[in-house]
Amino acid sequence: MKEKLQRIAQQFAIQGAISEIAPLGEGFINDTFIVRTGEGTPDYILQRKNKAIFPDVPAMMENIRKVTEHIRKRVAAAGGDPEREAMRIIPTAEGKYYHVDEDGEFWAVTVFISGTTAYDKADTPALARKGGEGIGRFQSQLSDFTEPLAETIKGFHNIRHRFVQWDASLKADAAGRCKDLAEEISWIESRREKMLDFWKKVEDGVIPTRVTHNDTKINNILFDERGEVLCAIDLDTVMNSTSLNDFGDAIRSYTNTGAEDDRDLSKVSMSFDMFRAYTEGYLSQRAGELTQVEIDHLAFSALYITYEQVLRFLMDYIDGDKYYKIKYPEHNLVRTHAQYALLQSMEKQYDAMCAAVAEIAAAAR
Ligand code: GN1
Ligand code: MG
Repeated sequence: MKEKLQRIAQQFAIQGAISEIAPLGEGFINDTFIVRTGEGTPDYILQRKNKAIFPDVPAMMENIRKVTEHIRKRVAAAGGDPEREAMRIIPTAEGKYYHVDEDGEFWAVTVFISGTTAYDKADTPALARKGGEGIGRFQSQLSDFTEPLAETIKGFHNIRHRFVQWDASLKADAAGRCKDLAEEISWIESRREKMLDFWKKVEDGVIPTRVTHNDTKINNILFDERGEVLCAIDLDTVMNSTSLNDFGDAIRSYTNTGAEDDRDLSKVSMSFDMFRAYTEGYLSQRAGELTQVEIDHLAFSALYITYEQVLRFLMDYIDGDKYYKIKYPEHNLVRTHAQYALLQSMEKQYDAMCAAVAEIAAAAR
């Protein structure tokens, strides 16, 4: 494996001699490695892209190329340092942004930005505020991006599409697990119409479509030594959708007082302080550009994305664990329960969330 990884890394135009290649992080989808080189040359991130999940890796890499080039220009124009505040993707010797190995697997390389940290959890409201600023800035940097983007995963945050998959999963019952899941299935069904009502507004253009990251959980943001956000990473799912996805998914991850897969549900809830702090940071960057309809739906987007995540974890459990990496057989069921506890906590606090958003938006405008 070591030699193979070396060989793959060497297909890319990296500087310096490789001294080590080691696994990095806990992604659920791709396999990620850090490629270390000697003094004076950068280290790199090498990723095997999951082709079962991303059917068109070349189109995905083209999205990433366009978006990172745009952000680099915006950072430079604002007097920032594109090498630290934006990602740089590295081409192969033939100038492609991916390499296909002898097994037909797709690989890509980016520069590792040194002196940075990614968190699995927001420990303080100050960090959540910075995270909100970071995603707000990311969306603003892309507000004048007009090139077409490929849909890397069909219907990714489109709940109408998710219900098509969900209905098919229940019907197939591939792992024979549905018989023990009546309660969990009812959690999904009882909220179906409400979620479709929200998505209808996106379909009808009442809620605008923008350029969005679509996977804004906290560990997809790089912070520097001073706790400032440098940039958003993991751009595999950059697409055109509602920017509410990015707010909702961040709230899902930043505000959770427990873990995404906590077995102890008494630890799981939405921290209102974290919610407020993230919202303040986010709206400090975005209040001027968002429409009133978007602002009015920010709080709901947190429920929407968390609900969708309950559905996706449960659906994968029903399918027999085909999508997310699991560490033990009932992992996806544990994740389902933990995300549902988070959803319920958000539902209890929903009125207060709406009031806080309105107040923060009014102050920021
Ligand atoms: C996946 O790849 P990663 O771990 O950043 C998933 C997200 C989920 C998340 C759950 C492409 O993100 O949508 O919200 O797991 N990414 C994809 O933690 O499905
Ligand atoms: Mg990630």
